[in-house]
Amino acid sequence: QASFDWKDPLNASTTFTDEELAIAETAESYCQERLLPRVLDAYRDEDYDIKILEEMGELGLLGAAIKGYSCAGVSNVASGLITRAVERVDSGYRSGYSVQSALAMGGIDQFASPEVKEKYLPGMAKGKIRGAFGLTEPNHGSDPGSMESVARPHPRKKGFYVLSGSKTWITNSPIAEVLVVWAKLESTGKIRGFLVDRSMCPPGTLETPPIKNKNGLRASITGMIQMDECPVPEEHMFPEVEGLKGPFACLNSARYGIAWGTMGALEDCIDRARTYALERKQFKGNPIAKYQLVQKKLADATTDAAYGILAAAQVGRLKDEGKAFPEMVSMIKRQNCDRALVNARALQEIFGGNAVSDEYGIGRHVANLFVTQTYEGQSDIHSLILGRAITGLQAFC
Ligand code: TGC
Ligand code: FAD
Repeated sequence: QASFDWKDPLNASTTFTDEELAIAETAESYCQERLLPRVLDAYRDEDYDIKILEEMGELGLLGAAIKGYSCAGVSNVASGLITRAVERVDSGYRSGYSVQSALAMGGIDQFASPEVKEKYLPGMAKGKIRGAFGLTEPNHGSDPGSMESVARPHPRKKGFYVLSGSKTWITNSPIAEVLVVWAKLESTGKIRGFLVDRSMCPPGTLETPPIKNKNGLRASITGMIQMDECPVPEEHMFPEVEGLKGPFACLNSARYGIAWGTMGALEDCIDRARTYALERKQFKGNPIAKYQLVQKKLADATTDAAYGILAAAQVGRLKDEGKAFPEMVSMIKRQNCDRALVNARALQEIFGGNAVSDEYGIGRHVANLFVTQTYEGQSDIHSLILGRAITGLQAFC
């Protein structure tokens, strides 16, 4: 790079390997050529095209950091670059992608038995089996440890459990064939993970109604998981892991992905705002990009995006070496989501009244970024995780 590049101000790309850059290019091309043309209608109609996961599967993008089971087995940095490419188009598309890859496939890869992995992961890697991840409940979001969903031995069928309870705000649940669900084993009161296979559930035992009329993330599909004595074979209970460390281990990967993804959304906001500011003229024919206050908004956002990418890449390298700690993930998830939202809101002002038109895309990113700051641990919750690590004192309750 011979001179300053506002699209990569700190030359982050020089820290990526050739393979990582090639993977990023494949993902960017797919996202710009195949996802971008769909997103405006998808967002307007609140319509998630279920073919998207299969298309991503054909390109080897799903569960890309998983080794084996027809997954690509790429580095965590490469997987972050894919996430950034997807969210550059829309956070909702990234949500569908992350839940499939990091939470559902990631959970199965980390905790299921070898037979269950063999049975489900290759189909999930191709996007032919769609997954969801159910942790949040109507009464327990930030505090999943208080969940009410329970699992008990099937009253009539040996070798099966039955699950009862409700999960809400679950990405992909209405379209998922497999659902990774966390519930308390009635006998011990301990949280366990279960792979619920929709095809094994008799009518009335599993319902996944969509949640409609969202004012953000409209290009993704969200729903509930309602279980009423829903049967699950014993071998579908994750054998080794018990307690909250199960779901949180999955969340470590998904939160890491969001830290990359939100930087993609912010970069798209910068690109759109810069283009608009150069074209829009006010006061004696000057482009508004000439005015200092507009330039400051672009400078702030570009700086935060550049810092955010380098921080995510550093945590990715540490993950690849097995040296990343959950608090590092909390730090980049919180910081990148917060800075993406604050900057996107400031950049939205550059569009004046046109910001209100969905054709300009900026309002969609702002509404989406509010959600990214809320799910997978709302930012204040990550402040408390960091505060606990810094002081040794627990502030949650
Ligand atoms: P706490 O005492 O902190 O921990 C309980 C046990 O879990 C272990 N643990 C972790 N293990 C691995 N990775 C982590 N990040 C971990 N964090 C905690 C911990 O060591 C302990 O293990 P053990 O062996 O001692 O039992 O639990 P707490 O109940 O005090 O937790 C508090 C808090 C606030 C940190 C936690 O509950 C929290 O993070 N809340 C946020 C909830 C959340 O993130 N929900 C996400 C739902 S999924 C989602 O939003 C998907 S959206 C996806 C999309 O569409 O893109
Ligand atoms: P609450 O826990 O009620 O929190 C409300 C507010 O209170 C927040 O600002 C929070 O920070 C604050 N607060 C709570 N406790 C404290 C405290 N001790 N100290 C200070 N402040 C506190 N979940 C899944 O399991 N799977 C999914 O796929 C999934 N997808 C989602 C998709 C969408 C579109 C949305 C909106 C949510 C999704 N979620 C999913 C749920 C998400 O993880 C929760 O919304 C999130 O964890 C927050 O929980 P809550 O909404 O119950 O808020």
